[in-house]
Amino acid sequence: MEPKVYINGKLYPKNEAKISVFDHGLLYGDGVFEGIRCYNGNVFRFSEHIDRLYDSARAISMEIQLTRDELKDAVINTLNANNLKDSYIRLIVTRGVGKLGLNPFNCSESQIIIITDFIQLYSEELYEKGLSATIVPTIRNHPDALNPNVKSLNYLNNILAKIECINAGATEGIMLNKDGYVAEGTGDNIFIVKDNEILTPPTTAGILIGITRNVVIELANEAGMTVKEEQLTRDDLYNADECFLTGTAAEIIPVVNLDGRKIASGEPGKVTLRLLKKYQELTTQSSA
Ligand code: PXG
Repeated sequence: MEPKVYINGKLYPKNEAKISVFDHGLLYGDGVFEGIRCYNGNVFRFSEHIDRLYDSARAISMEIQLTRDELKDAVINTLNANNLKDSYIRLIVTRGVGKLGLNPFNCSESQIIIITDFIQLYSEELYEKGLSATIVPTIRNHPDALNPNVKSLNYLNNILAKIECINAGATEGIMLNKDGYVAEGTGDNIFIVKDNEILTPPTTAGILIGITRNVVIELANEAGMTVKEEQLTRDDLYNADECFLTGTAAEIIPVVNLDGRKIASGEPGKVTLRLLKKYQELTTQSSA
């Protein structure tokens, strides 16, 4: 069966799922998106993702033509039409078709696209052995220029960072913020463990407040571990006992090498593996 893609209320075969080249989503990266996972027929943290999408849209003065419940139904219907129980859902809202020129208010209504597919950012081996990361030269967008909490269709900031990390021979790039503190990965949040405490940059570090990040903080607290939101420097990362990344696509992945230096023993740490196990239990359980 050919995969089907939802565009504005209709399902199209993958090859016929097309939008106008005059859509400002393409012309200017004017739009927002969410990456969501469905595990065993349950859309993981569905309401949180939908809320973030509407917040992102509001932040760029864009109306979404459906209510939250209608949009949720559209996602479920698309999953069902594709017979998918385990999937990666890409929800996209573009500004719509307009004339050339930045003015978004001349555009048609915003366009809703739902792709249900699969994603694997990192190989199985990296989840077991951990990945190598590098601190990249490109800093995370200044929050006063483009707030990193807006999950916009303009990901060039992160793509530039990804190019730098690949050219440096690493798997993921860690971005610092305008003040030189650690912000996040190109598509994931960062945590370290130091002296039995779990530390992660605060929201004021200019990061996307990841939904997986929030889940990990909850899981750690439930397990009686402390999580502190603290400004981290690159030296804090070099001297960490453990380091890991979190994201919808990445889930939880250990970082064992940074800028060619081993983190602690160079193997995934105990706390990381414990949280990874808890995360897997949560995503596979029915009420997730
Ligand atoms: N920071 C950034 C910059 C992100 O893009 C995260 C953190 C983690 O957020 P969540 O809410 O997912 O825990 C992201 C999320 C992709 C892809 O296609 C990227 C993300 C999520 C899903 C898919 O590369 N980034």
